[in-house]
Amino acid sequence: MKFWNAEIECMERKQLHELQLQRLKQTVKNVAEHVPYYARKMTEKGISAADINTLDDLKNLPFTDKEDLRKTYPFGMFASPLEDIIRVHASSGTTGKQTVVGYTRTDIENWSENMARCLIMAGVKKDSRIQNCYGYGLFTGGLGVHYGVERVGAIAIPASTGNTERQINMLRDFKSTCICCTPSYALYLADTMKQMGIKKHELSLTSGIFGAEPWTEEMRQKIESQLGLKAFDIYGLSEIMGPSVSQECACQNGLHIWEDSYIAEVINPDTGEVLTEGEPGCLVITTINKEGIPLIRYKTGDICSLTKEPCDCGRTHTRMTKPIGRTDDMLIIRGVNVFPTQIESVLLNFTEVSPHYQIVVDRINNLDHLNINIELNDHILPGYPNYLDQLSSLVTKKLESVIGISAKINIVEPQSIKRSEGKAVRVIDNRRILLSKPIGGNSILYEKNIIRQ
Ligand code: DLL
Repeated sequence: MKFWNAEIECMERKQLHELQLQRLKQTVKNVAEHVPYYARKMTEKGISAADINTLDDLKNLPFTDKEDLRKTYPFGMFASPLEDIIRVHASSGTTGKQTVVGYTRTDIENWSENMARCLIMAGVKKDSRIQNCYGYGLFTGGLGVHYGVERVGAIAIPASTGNTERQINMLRDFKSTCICCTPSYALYLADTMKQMGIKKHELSLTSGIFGAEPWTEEMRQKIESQLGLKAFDIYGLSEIMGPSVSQECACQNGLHIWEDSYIAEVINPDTGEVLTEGEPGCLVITTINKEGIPLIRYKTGDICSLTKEPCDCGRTHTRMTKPIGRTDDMLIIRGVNVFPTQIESVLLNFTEVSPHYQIVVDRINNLDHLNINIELNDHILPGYPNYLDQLSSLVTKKLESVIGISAKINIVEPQSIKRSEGKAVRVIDNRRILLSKPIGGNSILYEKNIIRQ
């Protein structure tokens, strides 16, 4: 099967725009009538549902961000009565108060439909066996993928996270054909397989659906070669739905956003100005068929660009580039902006080091220091006395030429960097920064120790 829903996935763009406009109008009317918070925001902006006559009018609507969800915690942004909500999910709350989202039965149906499209796009068939190692629980990864697998009618193996050796035994014994997990966990599995003496040809994997964190092309190559499968990037966020907001097709050249459910824009994160196709900026999403918690112009914080260029796979839905990270993941080191994925791209070109790394930023005597811990690959035996010095100097030079700042490279023992079963913690930012935060009209200064998750 090439498509799950060819009619929608390959719909002419003109027809798709008509569908989007009709759904956008309904959504705006719905939130104006049922979410007092939105009604107030729209009044403040001087716009009403009747002012939405074209898709271009979207840009006049107010933005929504995580802070709005926090202010209305837990259920204040729900547009459906609580008796129609059949499930909630929540963010982990590692970067502040957790945010809660609610789903009606129709939302779960639509989510399963979109996830089914993603699975088929990754080559899943009715007789496939999908080992789902995303966490089941408040995190949307586990249940989101699970319902999609059931919709397709393939075999769901709800492995969830943890117990890595058992996961590998299951992969081998159940002959799982597709694995779903974070890309960092995929590499951890590959490492553990090596330690257990299990070769990739003993597994039956043909595809993997990896997401929930940023990952690079270099990382894709490692995963594909170490696990012997084709790796697909899946993107999503709990505020909008969960996994399946977008995913790569077999062309692996951008992630198709399901535009019958979402309208995507990219904005300049500083000015809010809508950017043109191809320009990178902050991804903003409006949900157009969501009932539980419809969101208007939600600032995801993820950096990517969009293209409407036709795709060789035949799907007409807009593609986003692989997100390079979040606006708040961007490190500013000695005035230079750096995304962890830029560092990853450089490190993974060195075959001597493993794809597990950690970035540590300190401020000493008012100067930022960038330290990067990288692991030597366990099959590398430092043959001559200066081997490690030479390697670290090569990596330092390459990094400096790409990111424009110097870093201290620490080559550490194989297997010594903590592995993660979910989203990897790549950055430890120990800088104690004086932040200015206005409270009640006054500006107060407080100290914050930023540890990025
Ligand atoms: O991570 C949903 C998900 C589960 C997506 C499983 C894919 C697979 P949250 O926990 O709400 O939801 O985190 C959402 O994770 O705003 C991005 O910053 C990041 N993220 C998700 N997918 C990708 C990806 C799930 N493919 C946040 N590439 C988002 C880069 C991603 N970042």
